[in-house]
Amino acid sequence: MSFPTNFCWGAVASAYQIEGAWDADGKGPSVWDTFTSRRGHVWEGQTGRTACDHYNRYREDVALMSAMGLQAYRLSVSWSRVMPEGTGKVNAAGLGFYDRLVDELLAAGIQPWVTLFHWDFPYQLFLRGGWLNPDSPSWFAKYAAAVVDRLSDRVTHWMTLNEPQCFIGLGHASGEHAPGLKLDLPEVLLAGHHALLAHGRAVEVIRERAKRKPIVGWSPAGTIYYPATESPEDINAARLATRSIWPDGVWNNRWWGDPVVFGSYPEEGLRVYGDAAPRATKADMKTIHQPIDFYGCNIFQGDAIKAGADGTPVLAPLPPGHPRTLYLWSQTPQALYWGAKFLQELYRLPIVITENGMSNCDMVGHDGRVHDQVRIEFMIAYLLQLRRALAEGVDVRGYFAWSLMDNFEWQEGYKHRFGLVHVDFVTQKRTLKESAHWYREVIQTNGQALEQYAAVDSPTQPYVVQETLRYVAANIGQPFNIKDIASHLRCHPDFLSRKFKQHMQSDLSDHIRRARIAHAGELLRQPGMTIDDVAERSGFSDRIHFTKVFRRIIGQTPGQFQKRHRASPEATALAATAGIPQSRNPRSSV
Ligand code: IFM
Repeated sequence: MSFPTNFCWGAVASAYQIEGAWDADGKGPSVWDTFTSRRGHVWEGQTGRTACDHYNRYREDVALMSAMGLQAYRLSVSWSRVMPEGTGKVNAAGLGFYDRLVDELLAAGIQPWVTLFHWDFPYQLFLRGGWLNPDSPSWFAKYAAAVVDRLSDRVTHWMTLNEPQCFIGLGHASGEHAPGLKLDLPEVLLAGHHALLAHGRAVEVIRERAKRKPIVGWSPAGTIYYPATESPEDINAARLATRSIWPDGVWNNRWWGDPVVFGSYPEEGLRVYGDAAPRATKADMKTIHQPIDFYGCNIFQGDAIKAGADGTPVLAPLPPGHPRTLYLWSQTPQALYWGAKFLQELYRLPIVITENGMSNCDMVGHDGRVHDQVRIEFMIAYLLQLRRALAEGVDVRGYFAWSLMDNFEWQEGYKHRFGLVHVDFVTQKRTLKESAHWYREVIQTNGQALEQYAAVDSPTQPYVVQETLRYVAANIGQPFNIKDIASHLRCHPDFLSRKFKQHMQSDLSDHIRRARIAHAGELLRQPGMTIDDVAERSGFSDRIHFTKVFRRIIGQTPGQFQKRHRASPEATALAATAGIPQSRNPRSSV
């Protein structure tokens, strides 16, 4: 298997971008509520007041996650929903929403991953100086305590801050994001220092108060650089760029990552920022430097780098017509491989891809379906790069697609659609996009479904191997063996087996068995399927053989697996209304 058995497949969204209900049940305003109410900040004056109305429709949304087969959902908690004034009184109704959401997720077998801060800073605290106020880390710690006390009997996965580079850089330096400040560098870095302290304080709070052993991380978003060619010189230059601090802003990895992981600001950063750097005490750095269990990476794109004459990094322009997203972000799947690799090399922590995805102008077609093939191609390419990182020993624990559903894309409003689920913002109708159906198969096969593209992605793969992968995927329900494939390819079975092993580093018969078992797993989830049916439709000669192989690979009998994973009737009905293709229905799939 190319992905480890405990690899976590999920999707992610954030409170302000989907919840709506901006003032419901005692919620206080956040800086995003006030920022969007002023003209000129957001495309077409749009706001997140209603967004996806997830606050009221979370049950339907969890059922969609279930129909998609998500194993985990990364959500964020709105600070001012829990504490309307940011500190002091806790709003029981606001906290109650997350309580219900977590219960609903767990009932659907979906693991909640909770982010404490995804940019919606309480407005009342902004009036008291926001992140510039030295009390801000304590405010955050108290808020974190309220959330942890309420949810940690069920939630085990926690993230503190999402993308400090963004909410400090765009919110406090360029002013494009709330709270819309254009501060000078010393204040920008001071606000950032307080945010880092808030991270440390929150990790302490989680570790001290959590009722179940917590797994804690964070989700920064520094720029990723990848080598333009795989020459040792270009690789070194890209590594250097990924570790560098540039004077023109805070979009780097190390100013943020080093204090968290090593307990000090990087020397290069102190040199580059000079007098603008905050005066950090030893005690500050100790607070920021808390042990974390994983390093979250939000990676969407990267910049290609070539080695200059003296080995220094030089940006390599992309060729004209290079694929881009609606944001005009370049589609650079290598960023996922090199990003995970370089950041693990640097910080030596397990990696979780906490956000990756693309925006487009997806729409519901005349057939009622959303044909977002571009997103599927994007995900294939990026996930194959992640698979490459895993194959080379990079410890990647999970992947979260940004985003679960189309949502409010900050200063861009609803122009960008990032979701696996299409949302009609007038009627609030949800439609699973083709990418959601496709992702479901990737999840169900634990990434095995990607194998059929691996050969195409790798030009060095000989034709016999490519065609074998295609043959296996296309005929998985039939009882074929290696001899059949060899005769289809007009070659000797031993030659085929040798070539396959040489290029795929795995045994062909093992590959076929695992592909059959992955397919069987998908069928077992469908209501009305007997184990005999599944054995037959997965190409096994009999039930006993099927059960034996299934148990060996999955660690459970098909019956046990079916009990645990069979889709609920609600999820199945919803999948049908949301457009799960007919062929997904096992009764019509053969
Ligand atoms: O929508 C954002 C998200 O809030 C943070 N990461 C990047 C996404 C796409 O811009």
